[in-house]
Amino acid sequence: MSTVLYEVKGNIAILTISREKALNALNSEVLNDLDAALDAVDVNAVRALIITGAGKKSFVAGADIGEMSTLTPEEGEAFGKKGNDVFRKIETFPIPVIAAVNGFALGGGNEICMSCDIRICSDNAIFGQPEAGLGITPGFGGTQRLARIIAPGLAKEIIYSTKNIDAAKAKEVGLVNEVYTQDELLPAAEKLANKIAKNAPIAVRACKKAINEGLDLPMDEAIVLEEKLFGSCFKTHDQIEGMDAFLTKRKEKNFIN
Ligand code: CO8
Repeated sequence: MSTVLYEVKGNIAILTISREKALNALNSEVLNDLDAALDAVDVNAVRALIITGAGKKSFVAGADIGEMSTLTPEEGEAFGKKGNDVFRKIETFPIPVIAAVNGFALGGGNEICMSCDIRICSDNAIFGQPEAGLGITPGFGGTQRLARIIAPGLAKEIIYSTKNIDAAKAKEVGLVNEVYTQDELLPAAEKLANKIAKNAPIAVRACKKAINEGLDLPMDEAIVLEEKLFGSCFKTHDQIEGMDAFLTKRKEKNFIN
């Protein structure tokens, strides 16, 4: 049975990492299942994806420490690559991905949520990178993404000292956009996903590409990227439909992928 559950609700979908006895820790099986689940998402029908963890205690409590404990340097590098490949797939996924962080997001848990476009969390969420206390560095992108998302000095403090931060602090520093009660979290994630899904899929995908790829470019090249993506929207069904709806004062819009 897969350790990742997949549910489609209209034109949004939810991936739930489900290894609750180990607080949804990421072993090779979970990473393989996650990879396969992402491949199975029909991005022509689904317009926004939510990733969450099973239960109310933990989103993902990190990579599986038992599995990692006996790795050789070569195996460690290969395990890091396995996680990085899956997380990069999430980051570059054609449609927006929302992390609904329902508890511990430690190590690989914080790293997977940082690969998502948008992070929201429950009020019991705890974020951190405990790796230095285990004798390793973060290995699924933590040293790179945390210092890009929050202030580099704070990222360094969290990584070097292994101090965790709570939901309120995560919101204060911009690691998450909003904090909800545990019961409100998933409905809020679905509401946000549905709001995204109502907009033109072609435009939303182009916005994701423009923001993500543009962040890695000098501004002169980044705005050229935007010009190209902006231009590519014209004469699409969605552009014609969206502008016609405005000009004819029509509320309902029939966007397609
Ligand atoms: N790996 C394996 N098992 C875990 C993990 C984990 N990361 N986290 C929790 N579990 C298991 C526990 O062993 C326990 O199992 P059992 O019931 O069989 O003893 C079960 O989940 C419940 O956990 P606890 O009893 O510890 O629950 P508590 O509520 O007391 O504590 C904590 C919850 C604070 C989350 C605690 O479990 C904890 O500290 N977990 C480890 C957190 C951690 O250090 N995560 C980072 C791991 S390193 C990492 O993610 C590196 C990523 C990059 C890897 C690159 C590889 C090259």
